[in-house]
This record gives sequence, C-alpha cells and structure tokens, in this order.
Amino acid sequence: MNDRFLRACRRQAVDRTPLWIMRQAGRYLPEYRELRARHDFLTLCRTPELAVEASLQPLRRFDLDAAIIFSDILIPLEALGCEMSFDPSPRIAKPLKSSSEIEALEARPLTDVAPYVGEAVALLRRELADRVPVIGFAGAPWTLAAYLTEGKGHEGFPAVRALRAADPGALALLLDKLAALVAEHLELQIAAGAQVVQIFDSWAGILSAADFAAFALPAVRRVIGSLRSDVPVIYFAPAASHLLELAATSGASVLGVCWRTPLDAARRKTGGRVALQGNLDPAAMLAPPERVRERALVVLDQAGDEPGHIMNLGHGILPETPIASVEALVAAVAERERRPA
Ligand code: 1CP
Repeated sequence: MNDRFLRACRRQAVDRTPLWIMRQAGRYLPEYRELRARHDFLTLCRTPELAVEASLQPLRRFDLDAAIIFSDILIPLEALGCEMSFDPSPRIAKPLKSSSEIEALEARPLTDVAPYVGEAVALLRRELADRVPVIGFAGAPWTLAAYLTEGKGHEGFPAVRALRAADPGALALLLDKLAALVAEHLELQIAAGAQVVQIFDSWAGILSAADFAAFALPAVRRVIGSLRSDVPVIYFAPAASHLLELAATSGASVLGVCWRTPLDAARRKTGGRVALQGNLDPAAMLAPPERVRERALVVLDQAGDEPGHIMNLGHGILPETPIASVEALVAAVAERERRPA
C-alpha cells in the first residue's frame, strides 16, 4: 500500500511528502457536479455506492495519497433527532434555544440512525484495495454546537457565544453530549476501516484562547482520549493562529494548519510535538498553474525537511478551482520526490 500519508502522520521518514486536498470530493469536479445533478446531497451521503463514487472521483484524476469518505460533519446530528437540509449550505430545522432543550437531547445509536456511514467506509476500503488509506472524519463538538444553536452557517456564530455568556453550564452539557456522539461517530468509521480520522473544528477560531481552553479543547480531548484504537487523529482548527499552542495539546498526532500561519512558525510554536498538515491558500489555486507551483513549493520549503508534513490546502478547495491548478499542485509535490528526509 501507498503508506506515505500514514507514515507522515506518525512523523516517520517518507519518499516524498504525501498530498490530499480538503474537500477533494466535491464541486470543483465536473463529474461531481454531474452526480449532484442526478442526486441531492443527502442522498449522496446516505447511499454508500454514491458516496464511494464521490470519494473515488478525485483519485481517478489525480495522484493523491489518501481518500476521504464523502459525508458531512452534520450527518451524525440525526442521532439527536435533528432535522437538516442542504441548499447547498446546511440548515437545521429547529435550532436549540434553551437549556431545557439541551437537557432533553438524547442520542439514538448511530448504527441504527446512520448505518450507511460505516457501510460507505467499508465499501471504499474494498474499492481502493489498499491503493491509499481512507480518512474518516467528524465535526468537533464546539463546531457542531455552533451549528445546532445557530441553525445555519453564520459569520461569528453569535448564538453559541451568547449561550457561553448566558448559561455556561448548558453549553458544557451540550459539549459533553456532542463529545460522546462524535466519539461514537469516529469509532464507527474506524471499525469499518478508516485508517486516519480528521476532526474539523471549523469555528474554533471565533473563541478567545481562554474560552477555547475552557470549552472547545476539553471536548476535543475527551473525544480523542476515548478512542480505543491508535489510528492517527488530525485536528484542524482554521483561522485560529491564537490557539495553535493549545490545539497542539488536543491529543491529536497531526495538527491541520490554515494558510494564515506559515508552517515554519507553526513548527516552532508546536515544538515538533505533532505532525503538521497544510497549508497552501485555497485562493492561490485560482492563479495560473505556474504560480500554483511556486506557491506550493514555498509551502514545502516552509515545512522543512523534518518528517511529519502532509501537504494540503489551508482550507477546503474552492468550487471554482480549475482542474489545471490541482494538476500543478500534484506535480509540484512530485517534483520534490526523494529529497532527503
Ligand atoms: O451541493 C453540494 O454538493 C453540497 C456542498 C457540500 C459538500 C460537497 C456540503 C454542504 N458538504 C460537502 C461535503 C463535505 N463536507 C465533506 C466531504 C468531501 C471532502 O472533503 O472531499 C467534508 C469533509 C465536509 C466537512 C464540512 N462540512 C465542514 C468542515 C470543513 C470546513 O469547511 O471547515 C463544515 C463546516 C461543513 C458544513 C457544511 N456542509 C456543506 C457546506 C457548504 C458547509 C459549510 C458552509 C456553511 O456553514 O454554510
């Protein structure tokens, strides 16, 4: 098997830096848009054959070192009885408004509510036949709490920050319940064959360091600490340069870094305790291929020669990204093959 991604997660030497792309299965691919024209988003997520098709699409085109299961971070919220739709951004029918609603939340087993998640992971493993490892993923408790209280994506997510001020005990209870759900969601994917898991804390950056340390971080630590297997965990909190040192203590073996923090600075701040993933600016992918190459080589230089770097963008690939940019990124990484570790 191509195991350079797994080796880099463990900070072992590799023949070249592994590459995958956040949101690599998605809207920048014409074949994904075709699939979506025929099926709505939730149908893709809930039908293992279709989810696996979306996961495999980028691997047919590009020499990538990992596959990510096609799903969404909000999918496990169904276990809490939460109704949602995607248009294409998520909407939650009844956002949580009160502490009594939080107290009343009871999770049904994910294997009953969303058996298709494990089925899709297992099918993807079979289809890949060990060509590259499979990444499972989940949203972090804090980020899921942000959507559950706000009901949709919303700059700064004021509802969850208001809850923090009004009723910190209710927020802590919500994070506890979500940590249990996220852990179950990750265990289920690992049991089905996921070889790495990534936790997306997309909205951790809206917190002060003190509130991150008091609320979001302990919830992530509980999730990671409860995992029974030793699959590498990637923790990604974008727009959170002020939280980097704290994030490095989450228990994850890899820290995803967004484009705002150069990888050499991230390496210094985290003292080499974790592997790093990232961090080409997704907007740089809108430039001509030669500029993409140059920007990618800068990132590889900043990552340095120490083992423990996974090349990626600093956030999800933008839907308007040209295919030629992805090809230029893949070629730039290949250019550095067998540079001494
Ligand atoms: O029309 C469509 O096709 C729907 C668009 C879409 C897609 C392709 C959504 C709705 N989700 C996804 C897939 C998805 N989402 C994946 C798997 C594909 C891959 O990575 O290759 C993953 C890992 C996610 C993760 C996700 N969903 C995050 C974390 C990553 C990040 O961007 O920080 C978040 C915050 C979400 C919520 C969400 N779901 C969909 C959208 C458009 C959003 C974010 C925007 C919002 O809050 O409004």
